Amino acid sequence: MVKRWIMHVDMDAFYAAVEQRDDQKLAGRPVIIGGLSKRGVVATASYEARSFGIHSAMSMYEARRLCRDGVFLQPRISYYQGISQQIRQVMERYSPYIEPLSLDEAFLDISGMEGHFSSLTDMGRKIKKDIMKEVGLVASAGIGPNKFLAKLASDMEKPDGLVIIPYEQAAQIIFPLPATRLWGVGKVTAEALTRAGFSMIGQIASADLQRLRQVCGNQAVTLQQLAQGIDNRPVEFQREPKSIGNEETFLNDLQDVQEIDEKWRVFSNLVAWRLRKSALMGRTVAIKVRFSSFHTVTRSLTLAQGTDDEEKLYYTARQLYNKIRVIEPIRLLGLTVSNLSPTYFQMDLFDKDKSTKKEITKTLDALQERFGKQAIMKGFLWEIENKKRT
Ligand code: DCP
Ligand code: MG
Repeated sequence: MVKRWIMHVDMDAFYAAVEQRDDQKLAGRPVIIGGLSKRGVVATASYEARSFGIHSAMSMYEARRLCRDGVFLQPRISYYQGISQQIRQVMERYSPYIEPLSLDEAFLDISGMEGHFSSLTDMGRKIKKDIMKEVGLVASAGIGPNKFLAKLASDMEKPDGLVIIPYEQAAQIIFPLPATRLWGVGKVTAEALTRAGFSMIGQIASADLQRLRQVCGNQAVTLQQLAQGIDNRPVEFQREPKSIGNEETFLNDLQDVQEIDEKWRVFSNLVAWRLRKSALMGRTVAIKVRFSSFHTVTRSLTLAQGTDDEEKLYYTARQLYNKIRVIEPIRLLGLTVSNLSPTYFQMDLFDKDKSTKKEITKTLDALQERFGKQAIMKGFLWEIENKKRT
């Protein structure tokens, strides 16, 4: 069986953190976001405010009573939506399979992608770092063999958490937790379960199914499976993304011609791979170049036919890049393919080379899928990876 790995990313105190980011004076202070009218409700509170006992869904009246010196603000939903988009763009660089749950959280199916990173922890650390660098906010991440465990993990060490639950350790971690941590268990079900002697997840995992059915009816099987750490729900990603791209802000601005060329090769490789994984081809190739002064240039070209071919992407990107006047060091490079449509298979009888190449690419993809990206790499990528290590 191919092992699945799911990551759940959830921003810490999202609305409040955005307000604290934008106004230095609010940093470190109890900030409460919600309806300011008499009957308003708390949407969220900064972690400083939570230490006063304030939490989501509490009445504003109660919150004001608990924390007289708090800063109380109305939410700016459309502004948060824009930020949510920026966070999504970071996520898209890590996986094409993203299921957003709300403005501030999403599942990413990262199965088979761990080869890109030295470990799953490394991948979690990197995505958190990228979100901080590019959006200026703290995210918590959880990684597990399924959605249930990944979501549980992201919550375990909030704020600024990063937890991995390997399948073998799931029982040990979840058995001592209260039944309320199971998906679908609200207050009423939890009370019924407790009355029947099933207040902890471990007790539900080993309960007699008939007995469990008497307590929670049809939910019994699903609950027992979750309690045993089993959850087969897939990540329901949007099937047709509008574009697929990769961009990177460099730690040190790039000047070296060869290094820049390598970046285009790496981006082409990644974008082509993501296109193929999504069974998509793109016609419009766009590049983005941001200089150290933040001056940003974008160029795009629409091809006659859609492609998922790495060489084609590389040559198009280079062609576009060569037309840009580069007079400053480069802070960011990006390559995006849009105008996407599902991959069609074409048998070109007169171009044996082309179909052989397609076969090779397919085999490479399948091997990488199984053994990780580093297991089998094109020569130039291998060289780049090795250079990084030495
Ligand atoms: N939200 C809301 N009403 C609620 C719960 C949440 O309006 N009852 C909004 C405000 C939150 C955002 O949704 O900032 C995200 O919800 P979360 O449950 O993820 O809570 P936070 O991100 O605020 O805090 P954390 O995830 O650190 O617990
Ligand atoms: Mg959150």
